[in-house]
Amino acid sequence: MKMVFRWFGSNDDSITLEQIRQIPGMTGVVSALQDIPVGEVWPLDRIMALKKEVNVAGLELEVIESVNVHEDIKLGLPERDRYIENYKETIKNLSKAGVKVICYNFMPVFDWLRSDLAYELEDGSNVLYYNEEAIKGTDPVSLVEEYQSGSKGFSLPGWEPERLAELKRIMELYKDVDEEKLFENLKYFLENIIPVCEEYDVKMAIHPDDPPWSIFGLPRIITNKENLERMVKLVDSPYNGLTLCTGSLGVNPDNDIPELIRYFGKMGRVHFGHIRNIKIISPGHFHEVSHLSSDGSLDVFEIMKAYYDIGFEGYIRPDHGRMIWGEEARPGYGLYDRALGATYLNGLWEAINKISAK
Ligand SMILES: [Mn+2]
Repeated sequence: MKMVFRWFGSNDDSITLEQIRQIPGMTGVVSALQDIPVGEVWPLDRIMALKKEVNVAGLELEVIESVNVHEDIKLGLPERDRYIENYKETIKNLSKAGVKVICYNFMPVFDWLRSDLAYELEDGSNVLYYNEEAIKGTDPVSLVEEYQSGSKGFSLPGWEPERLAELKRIMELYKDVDEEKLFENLKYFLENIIPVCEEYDVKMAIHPDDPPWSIFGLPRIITNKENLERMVKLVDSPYNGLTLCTGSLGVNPDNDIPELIRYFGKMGRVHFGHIRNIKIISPGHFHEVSHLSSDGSLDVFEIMKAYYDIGFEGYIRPDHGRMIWGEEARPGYGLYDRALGATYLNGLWEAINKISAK
């Protein structure tokens, strides 16, 4: 297991590489070229510059999150072939810089979604919060406007301004795309890119939909065991794998996270683990919490134990944290609570390792 930390780059993150380097056990960052428009090729020189910056700080850059997939690919529009060719070039360039895993998602229009970006908990910290009723009472455009005013000046992943401008038009186009069609379009994408991944030794790791159910009538397919299985079989290659995000899948109590880690991990299809805890209040109603098992609905010990038992050698990062100690940062991505999360995960791992050796 290699512990890594998400970092949005020196121009778009309140956290420095030096700070990340000081978190015990941290081996690298997970980053991206946030400013490259979706669908365009990531230039090699820009990737190399990012790699150098990260390496100079004493950290590795072996995981990219995300190389976003152009909406035309998800919609299956004729222009998709051009964007797929660009995606292949980006894979090749990332490979040249030593990148091993690309995290991506196949969620129509929206990336992760919440109804409140700063819901206050009893201890005075604040967290991302989701209430299905609040989402139902709004529309996509007003939600996005609210997000932009609540993101403290940082751009939210998956909510790039150039995508938002087209929001209404794209929502319209999805009227013809159901779950079957979306699976078909994902298969087309993977059939084209996986041979390149095999040749260049870069593993694709799809991120589950967050939350794992349909929103605003849009189809969502990376949601449960059955669909994850269908996903990995679309192209039967170890390069077609998963980012197993405990918080995304875990808000549906039918998803048994340790079981999913063991099942897909033994298959060799889990390349990247996102670990965070969430508290389910009622169906369709949850908020995020610290990583500690007793604070939320997930058993983080059992999650680490599952990773340990399968002999996991991939990458793990603490996922969203609370905003604590007065920190002002991108919602979900403050330094302090994610650093505490990483330390907790490392502590669990050490304990499991030492007890298992006895
Ligand atoms: Mn995640």
